[in-house]
Amino acid sequence: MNAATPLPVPDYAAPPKLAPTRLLTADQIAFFLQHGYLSVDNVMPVEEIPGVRAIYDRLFNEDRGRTEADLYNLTGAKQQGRKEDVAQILQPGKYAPALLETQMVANLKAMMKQLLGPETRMVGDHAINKPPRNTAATPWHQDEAYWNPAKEYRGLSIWVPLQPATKLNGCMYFVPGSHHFDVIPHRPIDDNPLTPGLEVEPGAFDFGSAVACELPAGGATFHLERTLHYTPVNQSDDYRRAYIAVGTQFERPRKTPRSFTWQERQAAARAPTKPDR
Ligand SMILES: O=C(O)CCC(=O)C(=O)O
Repeated sequence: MNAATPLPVPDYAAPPKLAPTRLLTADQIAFFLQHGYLSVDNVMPVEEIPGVRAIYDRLFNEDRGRTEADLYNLTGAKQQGRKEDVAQILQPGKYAPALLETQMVANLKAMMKQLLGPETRMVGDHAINKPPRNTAATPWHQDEAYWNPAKEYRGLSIWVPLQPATKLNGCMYFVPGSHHFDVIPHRPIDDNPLTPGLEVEPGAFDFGSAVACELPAGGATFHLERTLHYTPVNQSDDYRRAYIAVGTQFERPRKTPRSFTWQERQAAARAPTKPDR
């Protein structure tokens, strides 16, 4: 297969070959359903962390030539030859199928079923890598603002840091209870439609009740499709690596249509311009 041939999307929903070695408690499940987020100190064997980290780092460095088509600068327009402020790879499992065979993913698949029901399936993954001393936060947003506005969803993301996650290097913050809101107005980050990332419209929400979730490596936060969340800039001297598994209990066509103007602006900005006559 040559470099230009797109790789097939892996079967994210495939039942794991490994049995889960960690499960959530009834109290953790109840907390998640009440507050729309959850923080857990340990979702994978610590011995597995170095191997997962090695795969992760290869995807952003030595393997860049292969991952380029799915590698974005989340918080700014991508510029040839310039390192990303916040680098994101969509579907890293496509480039490193070994990730999907890990005990980590087997555990996350079991936990998503515990939280949303046995019909819940893993549907994708991504990886967000903040370089040392980067200058960009991942601004406040709801994940559903990125998704197809013609559909309704019940979905969650599980965010696994591969080194300790702290307020200093960019741990997750959540607004408890915000999963009960509708999708609130968003815009492309910095109002630049060439930026793939989104942010809540400035002034549309008061984030004063947000909570920070610091974690050891191999812990995880869990959040629903409408839970407001954010991570600050990485002020540390190391990369802040996070692997994110996404699952849905259902996704189906909405009865009442809606449009996400922020997505339309991004699509228009990406469209090739007509040559002058
Ligand atoms: O890692 C980050 O900076 C943001 C993660 C995030 O927004 C998510 O997992 O939905």
